[in-house]
Amino acid sequence: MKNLAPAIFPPKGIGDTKPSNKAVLDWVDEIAKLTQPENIFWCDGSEHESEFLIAESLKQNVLIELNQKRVARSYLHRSNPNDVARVEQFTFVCTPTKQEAGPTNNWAEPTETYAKLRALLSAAMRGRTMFVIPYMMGPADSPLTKVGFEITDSKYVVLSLRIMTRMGDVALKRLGNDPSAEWNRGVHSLLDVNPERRFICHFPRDNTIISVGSGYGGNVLLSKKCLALRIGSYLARKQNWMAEHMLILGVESPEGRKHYVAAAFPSACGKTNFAMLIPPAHFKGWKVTTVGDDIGWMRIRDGRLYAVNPENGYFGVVPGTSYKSNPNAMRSIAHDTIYTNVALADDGDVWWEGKDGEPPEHAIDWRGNDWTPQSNEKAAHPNSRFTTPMRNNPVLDPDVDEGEGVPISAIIFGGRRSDTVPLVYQAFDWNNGVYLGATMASETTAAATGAVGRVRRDPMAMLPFCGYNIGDYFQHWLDIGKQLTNPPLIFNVNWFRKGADGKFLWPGFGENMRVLKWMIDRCEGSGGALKSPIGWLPSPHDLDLAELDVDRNAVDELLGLDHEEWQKEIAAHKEFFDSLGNVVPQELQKQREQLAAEFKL
Ligand code: GTP
Ligand code: SPV
Ligand code: MN
Repeated sequence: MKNLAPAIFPPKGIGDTKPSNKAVLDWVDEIAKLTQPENIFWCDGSEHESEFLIAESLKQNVLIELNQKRVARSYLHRSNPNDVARVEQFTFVCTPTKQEAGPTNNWAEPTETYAKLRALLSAAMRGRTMFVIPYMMGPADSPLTKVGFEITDSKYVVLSLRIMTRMGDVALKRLGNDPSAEWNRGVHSLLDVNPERRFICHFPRDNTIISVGSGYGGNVLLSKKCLALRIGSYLARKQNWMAEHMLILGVESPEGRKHYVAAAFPSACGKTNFAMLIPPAHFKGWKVTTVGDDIGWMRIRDGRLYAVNPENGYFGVVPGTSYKSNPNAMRSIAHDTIYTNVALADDGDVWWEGKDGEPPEHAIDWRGNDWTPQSNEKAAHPNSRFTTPMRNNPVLDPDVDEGEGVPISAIIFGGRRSDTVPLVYQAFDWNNGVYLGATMASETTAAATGAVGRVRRDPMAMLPFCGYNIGDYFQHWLDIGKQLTNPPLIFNVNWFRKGADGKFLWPGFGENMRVLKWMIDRCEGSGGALKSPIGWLPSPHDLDLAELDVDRNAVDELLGLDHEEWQKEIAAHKEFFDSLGNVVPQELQKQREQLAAEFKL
């Protein structure tokens, strides 16, 4: 079976960085007794260790060598074809009561689930190596920063976490020796990579995650969706901060005025691209810098929200990435990158749909089969990904390691909507913005297994990631708002509206700067807007559309509200709230009723 490599025995000096915290050692002992590995490898994230693990991974076909002249120090990994995306149906929140997990999560009873997982993990690592990874989420000196440990039997996970997190000594230092310190316990085993034995289980009360049966991304890089969002959101509510599925970017005017904005778009809806945006030529002197591309942790300071990116790297969507759409991503992934499920060209370079240039005449597709441009199959899986250090990003924000975080001027929600939702509008105030986020919807993508292109409600882009009752989560947003004297403005964007011909009306990517600029103008009190029933809408002359090749009718359509479509939309809001049972805060119900009245519903 793919990925299930035998034990490795490192030379002296590698794999022996044992933590000193007794609580960690006891837990590792307990998991080792259960899983019975051949040996334990204590990771430290060093260059030395990484070289050794890459060499072993190449020998065992966990990684495939790429043409090092084209993509230096970069490798290809193929996950099992049955295991190429997050599995929401096998993801569980295990709280004592179902009520605590709420209507949007799969719930499982903790005691029974622990027992079931222990049975699956029993002797699961026999003949194999168990890796213990200490990692830290957030800058070393941030009050928001959290420590986690992931136990895994996958070298791919070790090498990926080394990119995605701050791994090793920094984490051990941050944790210290207090056995009662807060840290996350993560256990991962590939088992036999069988979808029938694939479970991603969260125990928020125990700060514990157990993931079995997968070797893919968000299912197994436990730092990311599992800790930084699901467990993170649970801790955030208890500790009065916010853990959100948001990119964070800095935008600086030619005069040197800088704002930071955070944006929540669902999976594969444009966060990485927006976070790395290059303004079009017309916006000479404007600069966009990246703080984070997927997750934002925010806290209140002096009545404002300040955000940090807990991650250290990007796990980004590959297809569609090109020098035309996202040059900064292309430069980031030109070296020191792990590619997952892209195609391998005969010259040892990587290939995917939407890459610059002509496709190769022959390649090996993501499944490992022969591929030519005439093939009916895609060369790269639609959810193929890159894992690359954020330090590779040419526009990395200089304050990315700032422990206090960056002040947030605007929060942006957005989804993939072919119709109904205009290019951009602004909520009337914080609570109205919470309503906007709570009712947002998006067409599903390949980031999770299941149907693609189906419109579903995805509140704050957190539907798959909120680790507790969604009603309490909405209330937490409202409560945070009450504590802000200088709250961010809240906006909604939609880059994905289509015309009658089925084509995108808006060019997107770098041109999204035009929308960002309007939002910044609004933050500074200078941008014009018209009051509409759903919020403040720019009219065409409020947006800087100079040197843009989009016809006037398309702009009108992009900024327009269709009464009938919105009647349907608001009916869908009601349906969604009703489907949640009676957990939705009164304030949001009130918002909905007001909106319904505007549309004579
Ligand atoms: P996750 O990593 O799953 O959270 O995704 P993400 O939100 O970071 O999305 P990403 O930026 O990787 O974009 C996903 C897909 O949408 C890619 O194929 C992009 O090329 C495409 N995309 C991103 N921005 C735009 C845009 O402005 N317009 C259009 N039409 N497509 C876009
Ligand atoms: C997402 O699906 O939102 C991702 C990719 O960022 S994964 O890490 O697999 O969740
Ligand atoms: Mn994401």
